[in-house]
Amino acid sequence: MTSTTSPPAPTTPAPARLATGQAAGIGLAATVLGVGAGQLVAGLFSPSSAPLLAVGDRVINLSPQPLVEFATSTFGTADKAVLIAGIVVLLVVVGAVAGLVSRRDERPGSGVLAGLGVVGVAAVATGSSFGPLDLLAPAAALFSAVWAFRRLHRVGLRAGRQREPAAGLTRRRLLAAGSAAGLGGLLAGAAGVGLGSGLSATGGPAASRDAVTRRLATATVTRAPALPPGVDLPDAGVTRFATANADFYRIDTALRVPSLTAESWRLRVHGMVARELDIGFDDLMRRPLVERWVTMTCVSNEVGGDLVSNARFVGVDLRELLLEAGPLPGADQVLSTSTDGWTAGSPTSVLLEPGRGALLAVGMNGEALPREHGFPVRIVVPGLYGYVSATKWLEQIELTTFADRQAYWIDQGWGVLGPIKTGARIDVPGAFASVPAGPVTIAGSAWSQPRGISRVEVRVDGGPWQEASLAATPGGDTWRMWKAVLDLPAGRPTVECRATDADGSTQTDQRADPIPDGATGWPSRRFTVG
Ligand SMILES: Nc1nc2c(c(=O)[nH]1)N[C@H]1C(S)=C(S)[C@@H](COP(=O)(O)O)O[C@H]1N2
Ligand SMILES: [Mo]
Repeated sequence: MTSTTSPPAPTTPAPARLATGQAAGIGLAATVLGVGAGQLVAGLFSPSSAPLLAVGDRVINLSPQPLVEFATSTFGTADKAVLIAGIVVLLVVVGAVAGLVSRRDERPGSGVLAGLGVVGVAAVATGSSFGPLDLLAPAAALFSAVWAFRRLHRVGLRAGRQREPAAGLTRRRLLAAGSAAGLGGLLAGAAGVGLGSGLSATGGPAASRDAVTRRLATATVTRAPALPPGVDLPDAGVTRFATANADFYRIDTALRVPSLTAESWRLRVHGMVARELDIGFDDLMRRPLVERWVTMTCVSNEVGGDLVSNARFVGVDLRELLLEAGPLPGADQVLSTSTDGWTAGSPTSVLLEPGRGALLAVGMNGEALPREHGFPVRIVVPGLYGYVSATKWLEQIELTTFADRQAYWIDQGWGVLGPIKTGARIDVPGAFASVPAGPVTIAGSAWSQPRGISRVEVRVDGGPWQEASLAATPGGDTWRMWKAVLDLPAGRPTVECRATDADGSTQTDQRADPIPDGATGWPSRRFTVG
């Protein structure tokens, strides 16, 4: 019985398609949900397994040196925030694209999202502190993103097949479900970040650090000699001799600060040694503790830059520890490794110099090491740039050779040895300052660890060099403040300075970039007098 008046019902309806906005929207919503879910599960189980941050870590590790250099010099300490922001922007784009390539069939988009998830899994799995539990977070991210995408896609297609007003209703349902996924992802992400930092702020590391600070307060420490009077210049705007922990420059490749406790810390000294050592924090605290003022310097510091700071470190003499292990002949490199896999290689001969004062530091300015500065234990070597010596979150010391092993920055083109070059900085007048004509104070700092500074000179507009007066200093391992008062007429003078070390070598005027072994050149400052 067929009717001739009504058209035959179509057996295959016209293939439904998502509108462009819908497609991009559901791709984005599913991505946000996935990232948020990953963050939440990481916050609950293992803060270091958040896929977003793990991907950031991989990007840093795999980046060519010029890129890292560019990032640090352009964004300074905000470089990590900029990196994460960049990854988020990329995720937004890929999420939207996942939707756009799936306007009919959900499979291409699911594939793109699964691919993103696999990148997250791979990033977490190749992290240096990886454990099986860490797979939960990236897996949660992968599955929730694909699951949400498929569900939203189905609802979207249904709307395409329906007639009004049913289609309108379904479209509103899609909007609601998509927004819920996106919003849910943001909330889950925020909760995960909160939980993760809560975990590390309350339990483990924070409590452990407080305990170490208390222990150090009562420990027997061979104190550094009292500072001579006058290490600081009273002039406003001049850097203080002692840098507070909060102001101490920070340079590392760690997107998140390793969460360590003193209680579970262990150090292995191994490789080309007569006796392997395996010591815990208590063993370290039972050794003689010494206090030393050391000015640390980063090889990336530009002329006039602020990647140089000075603190009072407390720790164990590294030379003694190495001698106990007994370096074998030929072991010319001490390769130190952090818990996050970063490495530095120092010349064994430098660490074994009797007067060098290399430290396994546990305290900084009267507290345990701040977490960002290497809690619970780091190396500090007067006279060596940080990248060849100052390993934070120390875990291993291996005696080896420079021929056999390359430390983190070395295969990226940085020099192997890394002795600190004599440097100086003008602090006042500030850049673009305007000062009244007459006596003008020019002041700043200079350093040449471990030799020390014997002289600083200044000159105006290429004129004759004039001697600056030097502040007091406890020795050659720290920087030294200086100042000169010059009679300047109105104008726009350029002032330069140059420092001379205790051996009588004066800084070269030849400008060199930080790479490969430290910047050179005289700092200069132009300002207005009038
Ligand atoms: N684990 C680890 N230690 C590290 C680094 C790093 O990236 N990872 N950077 C080094 C560099 S390049 C410098 S200059 C100093 C800086 O130490 P600070 O951040 O305490 O000032 O740490 C060194 N120790
Ligand atoms: Mo550095």
